Amino acid sequence: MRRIKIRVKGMSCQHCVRAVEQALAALDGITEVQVSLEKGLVELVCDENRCDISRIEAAIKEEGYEFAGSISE
Ligand SMILES: [Cu+2]
Repeated sequence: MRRIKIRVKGMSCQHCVRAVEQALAALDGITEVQVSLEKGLVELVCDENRCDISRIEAAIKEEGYEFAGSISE
């Protein structure tokens, strides 16, 4: 499993947090999603073989938020 942190801009309330959480949790291979509104940070755990950053980025943009980079651990 791989842990990834993603900076997301544009989230302003718990509604945004839920929208991002649900969009990412629905992606194939992602097993855990945690969103920090205060930090503008999404932490997720995914299967390394099915983890695709471009898909994650697209899902965040589709919800109307800005993907501002990822930090892979
Ligand atoms: Cu909101």
